[in-house]
Amino acid sequence: MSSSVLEHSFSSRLARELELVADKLEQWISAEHKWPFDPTLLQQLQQLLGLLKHEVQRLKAGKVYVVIVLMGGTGVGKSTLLNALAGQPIARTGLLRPTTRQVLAYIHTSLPGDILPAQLLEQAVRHDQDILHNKVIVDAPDLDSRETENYRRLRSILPYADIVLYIGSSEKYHDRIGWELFREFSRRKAFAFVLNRWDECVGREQTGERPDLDWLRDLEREGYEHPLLFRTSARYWTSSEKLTTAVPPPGDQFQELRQWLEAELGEKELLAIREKNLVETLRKCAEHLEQLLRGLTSINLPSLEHAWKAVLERAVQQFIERCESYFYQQHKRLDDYLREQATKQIPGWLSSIVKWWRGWRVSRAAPAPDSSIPSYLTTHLTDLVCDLLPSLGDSYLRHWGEHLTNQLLEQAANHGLPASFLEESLRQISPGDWNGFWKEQLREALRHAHQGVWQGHGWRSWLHRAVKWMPGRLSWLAGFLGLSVLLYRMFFAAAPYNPGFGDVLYFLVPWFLVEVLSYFLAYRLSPHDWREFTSHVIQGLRRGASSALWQIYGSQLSRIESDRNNEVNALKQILEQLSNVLQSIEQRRQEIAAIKRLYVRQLQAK
Ligand SMILES: Nc1nc2c(ncn2[C@@H]2O[C@H](COP(=O)(O)OP(=O)(O)OP(=O)(O)O)[C@@H](O)[C@H]2O)c(=O)[nH]1
Ligand SMILES: [Mg+2]
Repeated sequence: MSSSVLEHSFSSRLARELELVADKLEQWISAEHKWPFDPTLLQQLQQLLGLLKHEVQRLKAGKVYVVIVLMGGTGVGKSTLLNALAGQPIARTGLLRPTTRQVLAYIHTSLPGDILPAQLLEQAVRHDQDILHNKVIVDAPDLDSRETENYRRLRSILPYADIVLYIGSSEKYHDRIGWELFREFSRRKAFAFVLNRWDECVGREQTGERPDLDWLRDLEREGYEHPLLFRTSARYWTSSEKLTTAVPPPGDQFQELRQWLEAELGEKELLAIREKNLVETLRKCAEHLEQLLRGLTSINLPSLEHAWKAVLERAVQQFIERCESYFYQQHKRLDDYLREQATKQIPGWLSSIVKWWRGWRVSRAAPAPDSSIPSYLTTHLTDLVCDLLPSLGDSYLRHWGEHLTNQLLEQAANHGLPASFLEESLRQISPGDWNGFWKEQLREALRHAHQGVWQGHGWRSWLHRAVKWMPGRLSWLAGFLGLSVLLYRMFFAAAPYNPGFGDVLYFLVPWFLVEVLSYFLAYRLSPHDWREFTSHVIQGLRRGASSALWQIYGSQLSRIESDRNNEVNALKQILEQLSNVLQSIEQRRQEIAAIKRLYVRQLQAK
């Protein structure tokens, strides 16, 4: 009594723990996953979840019973065997192949039907054979006929089986499909074997090898130490002649099979089988979850970040190469513009003459048919540089953007992230208007070049700033200094001085020389070299475009990382709960083993 109370309390605790795991797993499976998990693994987990939920229901119901599925090829006598066990013709048998097309469950009246999954209840026959009160025997459709639906039905109920009775006949016991199915489930299910139609083998011992011994050998090779195999002649046990003749074919073990089912498979054994199956289901679950976890953690995001940065740099470099060739083509315009700018910044009369001269020369060199068209001297530098984009052509930037996205996807795929996972989001965040993007980058680069060139630092810039001040100012000072020398000679020198017309040179020579000298010095020091200018533009473009592109695409990596971390945490939590349940079962096993040892010692002491 006390033992059953303990058993009950353990079962309800196990049910609670298992329910928690099942709920958590269900929540996780039904949540929307952005991460590209292997759909086959998810489907398998979904199936295992169904089994866990079924086990929770069974534990909660407090009923100890097992589901025994009769599995085998068509015509081996599965339905006949069920009829023999039931002692009445409940399942249709016949010569027509296949005969059974629906699942038929033979259930004791004491078992509530709602604790069984719907797949097992396509057809149900209730009975009151008390010796089979805790065993649901299921006649399944065959596994090898042309009716593929039969195979599908069998597969759908096999996960709910606690014991599989693999039935063969002298001709059919090691077929490929049956053997594959057996291999797939043999780690998770208890298996016993029945060689039916044994009467057909009797008397043929001389003609060939005995199929039962051959099958036993195959099973031993498969890892079974002492496989449980029964030879039966089910048809004999269903016919009425058994009552009269009462001589079954020699070697028939139908009664042993019955005995095993009815007496040897007691409550303790059933619990042990269920527990073993549950442990295997939980382990399988954990295996799948760990596989998903490995998939998540195997993706090296820092390395993907590195690869993406390299892709972006290459893409920027490609664009820059086009810029360089455009600047080279346009270097005359740039040169003129920069010289013009340099001259504009220098004050003084000489600078004004040079400006006028340049303007005059240009208007003569290219007499504009329409004077409203600005010459390249009046062109704004930004327009000049941004003219690059139309010169590249419409399709260039579109292809450039496409190529960039494809390269990023390729790198992601190389790092284990399937293209389908990122494709949509990458295309969404990619600037559709690459023209606008590059225009903005070019403007920024110009601003950078402007700062670098005209407001730069270093000795040359300082000197330039100092000298730039001189023309138009220092020349006047020099002129007046010359004039003051003349005045000194006129009024303070001891020798009398007669002023003449040539004395005007006292003013003009220093004024002119200083103006010319300071102008040329200021001009030479001014940054008017197109190469220097474009190198500043390109430097700014490289830096600005790389960081702007990284801002766009790098955000995807942060999103991937946070998605991954969420998934990793969720999976770890489920795995932890799973291992808690496994631990509880193991602990319980050890407790029972410890108690058993204690009793043996007491008996020995007596
Ligand atoms: N000789 C002999 N025939 C048997 C035995 N058991 C079944 N049969 C016959 O084999 C044929 C097929 O039997 P079923 O029970 O319908 O076989 P099944 O495995 O259920 O076949 P499916 O429903 O098609 O999967 C029937 O004609 C049975 O009478 C047996 O022990 N000995
Ligand atoms: Mg059948």
